[in-house]
Amino acid sequence: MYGKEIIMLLHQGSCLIILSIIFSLCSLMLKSEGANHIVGDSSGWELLANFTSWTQGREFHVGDVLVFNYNRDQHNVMQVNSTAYADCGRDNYISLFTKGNDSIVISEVGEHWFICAVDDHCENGQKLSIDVVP
Ligand SMILES: [Cu+2]
Repeated sequence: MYGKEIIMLLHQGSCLIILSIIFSLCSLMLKSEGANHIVGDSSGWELLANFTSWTQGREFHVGDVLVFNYNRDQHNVMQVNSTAYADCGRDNYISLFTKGNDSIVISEVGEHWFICAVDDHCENGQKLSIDVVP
């Protein structure tokens, strides 16, 4: 009598464990998919866009993708450090993107800085700073 009930309980328990494993795998998969952020929305990575206001109300997570759309003959995307972001320095950049449709996967938490290195675009406000949370 007891043995049968214990086997039933064990069976139900293992079903629950399997279900919870499936659920956590699914949520991990959903999490790693990440959101796409179209920088500047429909305006794109342009001179007259306001990227500070574009970042407001947005959350950036590791695994998200920043999409920079721009005319490659007029702009580029340079990932820089905070100093270069502040003074539009172009000498020691982290990465340079020039395709005109650049998808950059965010792989680290913390602040990330991007400028346009063409002419005086950065000085004129074509720069983006984001704070990435886990
Ligand atoms: Cu530019």
